[in-house]
Amino acid sequence: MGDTIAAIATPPGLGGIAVIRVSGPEAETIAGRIFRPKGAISRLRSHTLHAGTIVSPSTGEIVDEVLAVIMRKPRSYTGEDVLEIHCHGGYVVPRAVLEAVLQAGARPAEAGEFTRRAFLNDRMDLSQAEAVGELITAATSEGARLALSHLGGAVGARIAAAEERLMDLLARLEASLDFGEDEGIPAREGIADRIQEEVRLLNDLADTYRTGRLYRQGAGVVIMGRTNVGKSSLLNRLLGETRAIVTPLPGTTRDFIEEAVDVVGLPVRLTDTAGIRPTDDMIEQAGIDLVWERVGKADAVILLFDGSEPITAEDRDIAERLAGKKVLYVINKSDLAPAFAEKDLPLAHADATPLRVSAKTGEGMETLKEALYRLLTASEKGEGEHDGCVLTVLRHRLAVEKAVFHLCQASGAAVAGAYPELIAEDLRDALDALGEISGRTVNDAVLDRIFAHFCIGK
Ligand SMILES: Nc1nc2c(ncn2[C@@H]2O[C@H](COP(=O)(O)OP(=O)(O)OP(=O)(O)O)[C@@H](O)[C@H]2O)c(=O)[nH]1
Ligand SMILES: [Mg+2]
Repeated sequence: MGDTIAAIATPPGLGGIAVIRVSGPEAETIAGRIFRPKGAISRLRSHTLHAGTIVSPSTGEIVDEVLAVIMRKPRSYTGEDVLEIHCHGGYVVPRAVLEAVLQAGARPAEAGEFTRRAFLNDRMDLSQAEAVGELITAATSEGARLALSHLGGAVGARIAAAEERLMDLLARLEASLDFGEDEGIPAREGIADRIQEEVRLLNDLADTYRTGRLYRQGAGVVIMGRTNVGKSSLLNRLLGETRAIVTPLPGTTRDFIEEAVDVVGLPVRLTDTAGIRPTDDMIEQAGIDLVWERVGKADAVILLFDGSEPITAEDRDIAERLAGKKVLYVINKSDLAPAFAEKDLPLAHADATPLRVSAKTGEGMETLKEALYRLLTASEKGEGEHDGCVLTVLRHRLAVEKAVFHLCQASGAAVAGAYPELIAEDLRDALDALGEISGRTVNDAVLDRIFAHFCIGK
């Protein structure tokens, strides 16, 4: 640190404006060398925009007419003096302005270096710095919403609360050390319970990663069922276009057809598959074998039935083989007279509620999407809802799991009546693991890895 860095913070290409960002002790001096506002640079009010021109320090030529803002430390993104120049966009001008800034004394910033400085200057903790990267790369509105809550410190606050409670426990243990074994024993009572409670909370938090991953990376959902129930029709209907071939002949679909659909803000990769039936056709059989392989990897399955025909042995077989999966039971062709009641469906999950839809008329599609969303986001334990704090970064989940590991050791030691020193040691290890999330206990190599994924100018 200590030097002044600069980068174009906006994406390359045509655009109305581009922003050049400069941060470091020389920011204001650099402004003095290249920016010509109405008054003197030193008199410019911090955090306000000023019109002026940028001149090249080498040629003295005007490079662009701009708006510029100086944000004096510490109330800036990086915590340092920051200069931001809003110049015209395009391929030429932003580079020319950056060139002027570099000639005036800055060096090109590395990927994520502004945010790294913000972290090192305590403007944000590491989980918030990572949230900046998440927000930029979010692919769905839900992903962006989560990133924004992380940027606001949702994960940091949850971890800080756990750290505080553990610190308190640690202090008690250490006090018991000072007073000797005898007085220490009452302090140790209930310690295992309190550690176990912490383990439960942290395990719940680690579990939210599954949901978080869905928001970040999307979910894979397979539409399956026997032939002719309307799987391809359903895919087309959910897509809003004719993507898969539909015919009255059973065995129409042979290969997979995968398309992306937005399900209440979740990005879902929806796969239409070959209908399951006994067949002598080699190609069809190969398609059917692949269905099961695909089902194994899917986050959920839409099991489709034809509501206009009686349930068959195939329907039952398929349902039975899906026992371990998340299944949405859907009865298609609701526009025709029903041939069976919901209660007659073979459900591998007793508490599931089948839906009736019509791929032909579009009836029930919104309900289907909402049910699919609930199914995908419900956690394994079935609570379905999380209180807004969802882990989306794998590094955070691993750190939480590491803390849980050390806490389990601590509680085991407490139960076994171990010396308080030993329990305290495990608690400290757990605290160090949690500290990796806020960045309290990470080294430069870890920071390098995290910020390498950022773009230059962030
Ligand atoms: N009345 C009615 N007919 C439907 C509906 N959905 C599909 N069909 C008809 O059912 C037949 C089979 O539809 P597909 O979508 O090809 O069925 P599939 O499950 O993909 O069939 P395979 O690929 O052969 O396994 C076609 O004639 C569709 O027009 C519906 O909701 N109502
Ligand atoms: Mg089909």
